[in-house]
Amino acid sequence: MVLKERQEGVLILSLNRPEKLNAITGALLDELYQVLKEAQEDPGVRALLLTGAGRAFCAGQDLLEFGEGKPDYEAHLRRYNRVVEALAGLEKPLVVAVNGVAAGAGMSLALWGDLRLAALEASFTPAFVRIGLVPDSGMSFILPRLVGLAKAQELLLLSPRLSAEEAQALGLVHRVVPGERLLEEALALAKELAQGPTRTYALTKKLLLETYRLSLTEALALEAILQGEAGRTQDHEEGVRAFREKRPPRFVGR
Ligand code: T3D
Repeated sequence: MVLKERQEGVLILSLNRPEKLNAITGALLDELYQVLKEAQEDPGVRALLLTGAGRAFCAGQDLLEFGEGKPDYEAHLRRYNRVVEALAGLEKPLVVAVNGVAAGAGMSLALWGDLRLAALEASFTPAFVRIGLVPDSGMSFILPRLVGLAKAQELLLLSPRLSAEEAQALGLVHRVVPGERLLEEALALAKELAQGPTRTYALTKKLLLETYRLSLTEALALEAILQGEAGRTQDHEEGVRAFREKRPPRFVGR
């Protein structure tokens, strides 16, 4: 259900249930969690790329998974939540290539990418409210942070289907590219990130997530602590040496 491929320090992951628009099942979530955990621990993986197989990125929760009965969503969401925590806490850059529709939790997965590319023909829809559900998989957390509260209210209450260009105008997507060039561009970006100062990326990601809930004084203190850590990396030493020697740095990710 999750295809894996390695290229030059990049782990490429493809959600792979194309006949179901890559709708998410519990088994898919568990597999994705394992893959993310392994990627986190593998020093050879210095960037990740997430996309979908077939015409969709991901249609969200598989609405047929629970049959006719009343699902225990509270329990089921524990399987989602550890995936979301793994994505949010991933200490490596995550590029997301949204190749087609991203709905519900599929849209959430896309938004957890650090850099988000979309094909021209991609679309985004929160979808939750259309089936009488509240936003989950971190959508209520990440969406207002990306687009502001007013726009998040509109998107979550009305659930429109946004084109890739509309999503870009809102800041949900960084770049929109023709579908046939999407993977190539996303991979080039992921490879560039895989050559970068991995530890510094992790610390930067942490700052961007944490400072939202901190006062200015606390945010400044956290910056100082994490800068202390960045300052002790080999990559910082190499960055300054390369600057002095007027050459591009060769980062090793430590
Ligand atoms: O704890 C919990 O589990 C709760 C968590 C909830 C998280 C969520 O993600 S809630 C939101 C769930 N997702 C949705 O409500 C989206 C439902 N799908 C759609 O609205 C549309 O299919 C799309 C907008 C995604 C795409 O539309 P379109 O016109 O491009 O495709 P389609 O014809 O509607 O779908 C194609 C096939 O995929 C179709 O199957 P068929 O008829 O060819 O056999 C359709 O039923 C199937 N499909 C699409 N989405 C899902 C799905 N099958 C299962 N689950 C889906 N989510």
